[in-house]
Amino acid sequence: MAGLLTTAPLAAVLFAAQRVAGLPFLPFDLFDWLARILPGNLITAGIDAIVALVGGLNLGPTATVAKTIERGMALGLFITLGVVAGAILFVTLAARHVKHGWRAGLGLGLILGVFLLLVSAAVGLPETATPLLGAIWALVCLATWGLALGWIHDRLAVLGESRGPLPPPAEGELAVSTTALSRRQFLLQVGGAAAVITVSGTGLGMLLTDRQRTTVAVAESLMGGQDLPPGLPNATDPLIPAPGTRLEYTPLADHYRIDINLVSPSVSEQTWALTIDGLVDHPLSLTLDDLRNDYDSMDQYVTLACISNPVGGDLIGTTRWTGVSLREVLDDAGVQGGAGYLLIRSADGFYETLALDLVRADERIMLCYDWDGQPLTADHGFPLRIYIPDRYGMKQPKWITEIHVSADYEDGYWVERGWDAVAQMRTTSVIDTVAAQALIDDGGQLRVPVGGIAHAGARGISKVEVRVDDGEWQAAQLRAPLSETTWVIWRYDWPFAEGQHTFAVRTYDGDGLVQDETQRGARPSGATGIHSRGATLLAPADGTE
Ligand SMILES: Nc1nc2c(c(=O)[nH]1)N[C@H]1C(S)=C(S)[C@@H](COP(=O)(O)O)O[C@H]1N2
Ligand SMILES: [Mo]
Repeated sequence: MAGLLTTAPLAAVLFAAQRVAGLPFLPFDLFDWLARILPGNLITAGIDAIVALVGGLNLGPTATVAKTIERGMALGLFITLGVVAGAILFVTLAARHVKHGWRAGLGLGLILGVFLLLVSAAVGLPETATPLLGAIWALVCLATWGLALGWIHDRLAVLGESRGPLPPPAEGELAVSTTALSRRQFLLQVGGAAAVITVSGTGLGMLLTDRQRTTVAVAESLMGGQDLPPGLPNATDPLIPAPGTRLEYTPLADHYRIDINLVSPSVSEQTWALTIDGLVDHPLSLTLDDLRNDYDSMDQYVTLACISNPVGGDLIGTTRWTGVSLREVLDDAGVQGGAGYLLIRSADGFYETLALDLVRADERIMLCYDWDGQPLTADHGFPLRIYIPDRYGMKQPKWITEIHVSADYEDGYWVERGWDAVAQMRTTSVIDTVAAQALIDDGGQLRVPVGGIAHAGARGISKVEVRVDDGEWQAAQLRAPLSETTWVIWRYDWPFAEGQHTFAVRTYDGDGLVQDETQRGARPSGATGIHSRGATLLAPADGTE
């Protein structure tokens, strides 16, 4: 109880300070650290479970809800740690018959403080506050926490002594009520104080948290067809997406976010530079301005997907990426003979390896600083990330700090944890909508617009087919994509028939290869299988066509 009453306010105060002054939020650091050191298959099983839970229960956008769940787990873990530490303190003090526990409490707080500081340093996320300030703050907070724990212990011990039946009132004396607190009253008072600190700390922190209107934005983006930014390269394509199809160009606020951090690293443009070293003639240190000014910029429409995305999942999005061709930058550094791989390292400790042959063969591989015409946001990798066509997100580091040119291959972060080393994007197709409310009258024949996306990495899409119930596969219409690597919007107007129906979709890549129809989960190389969707169609009431 004492552990809970001290650790909850501690978490709230740390949270408020993180929001106000960019001081480290130790509960998240602890969780992030565990996520990095625990065995990869355990972590991956955890991620799979969360993705399945969020999708299965329809809890909302997977990436956003999953982060919320993980943050809850982090808080729960931190508070459990505090409760267990408190219990150990109390038991030890009782076993040794120590009356004054504050010294031991202070000691415990400092030990935990140092441990959490080491954890925070091991995760090494850049914080806004200086490391020294962060360290002092963490130690002061944990020391205060330990002192409070010790103080509660000591008070409870004293109150415990004065407990027990009062001596009966002497003859002629009034029964006086004792003024001493009972343990229960004391704990209630401490609980009240703890609640006040917890609620006000959390409230203050939340006031300073940017409200993300993600859920609203997702709802809006499903209107279909409307709200696309002007000037898209396929603006003149006559095919109008079926109502309810996702937006072809994902609003930035809706783009999924997946990474190993509960809070995105905040990299400062002032101190950041991209280091290119290893087997190069001229090691480089490039600022963001250098990258923007000294190289030709290029724009590409890109569909990015997470390898954890289930068939039909929402961990996929399309936006315009701007940056510089990696090849050009490497030419400036002068890659030496014998070099074979680029070891890319990020501010959050993430890393991946890219074969030089691939870079030489594909000028589309780029170091990218803008999304949708804006500098990358902190969540999406500010100041620099890489784009590699045809690869899942796990191969494409955000928050890049260093490119080390090496002779030898090394496994990347998720490859070490059991995921596919190549991570080539799978061919996949999804039904976004069976628009039963948007029947069209096609010369007397009622039709139901059905639509969605198809994607095959950089291989393009040549055909999409829809099957209803046990019928034949029927060709859908395709909209010209934003680029050769983005998803393709398809539409099929199905001749209406009343009743319950199952709609299925499959697609063929640019080489005419049909997608893998075997139902297979995301691990280790991306989910496969046919996406289908059931719908009950009622005959329209008279006169409402
Ligand atoms: N530094 C860093 N880069 C990273 C990751 C990460 O955890 N750290 N996650 C990768 C994964 S698994 C995916 S799917 C994409 C997601 O990019 P997004 O969050 O911008 O959509 O980032 C990739 N790049
Ligand atoms: Mo991912």
